Amino acid sequence: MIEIEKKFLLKSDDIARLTEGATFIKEITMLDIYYDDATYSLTTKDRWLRERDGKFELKEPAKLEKWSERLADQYHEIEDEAAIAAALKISGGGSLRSALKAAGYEPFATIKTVRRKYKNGEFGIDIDTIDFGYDICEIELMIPEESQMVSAVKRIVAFAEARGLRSGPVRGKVLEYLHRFNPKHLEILQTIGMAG
Ligand code: V4E
Repeated sequence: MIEIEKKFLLKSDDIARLTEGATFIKEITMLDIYYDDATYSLTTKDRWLRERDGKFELKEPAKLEKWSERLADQYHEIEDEAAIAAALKISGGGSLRSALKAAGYEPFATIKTVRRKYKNGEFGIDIDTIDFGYDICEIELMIPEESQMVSAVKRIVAFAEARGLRSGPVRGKVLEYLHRFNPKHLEILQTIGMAG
């Protein structure tokens, strides 16, 4: 199965409409620390290395596409530390943390999120409240094969618009963090077409 997800920006009165008739699943708090090197060799390739609540994860695009050409986000996640070291081509002899440091990877963003998860029929809804004052949601659908991607995106947009959300480009939490706190890094990603 392939997960198709789309982000939407939330205003304060959107949440009630979005969650009406949905089943609340759970609330979690996540602390994410994102890593890159001095030349941004990961994020410029749309690779996102983070430590979520102390556990490393590497998100890589299913295929490298310019941001403007994307229909929806589609990433693979690698969670095994040895596999992350291999994907980054760094020596995994000691701990991943020490191998990252030796290879010049340093934290560039620390983001705390409260996520409320809901389900409405086949749609998953994640509502994220981020510590620096930013609210977004992700609406998700699982599809069996890529040929259904266009129709899945259309169904997600129709679901969101029926609840008063506006579709259009949305900066995810990391890009919003860069916009606010490290615009130079965001500008580099925008220049090469990796961010809107
Ligand atoms: C993939 C990506 C980034 C990494 C963070 O991904 P995101 O889905 O925003 O985080 P989160 O916390 O919701 O992850 P989950 O819990 O679902 O695993 S930061 C930027 N990107 C790529 C990207 C991009 N270049 N442009 C836009 C508009 N969105 C995402």
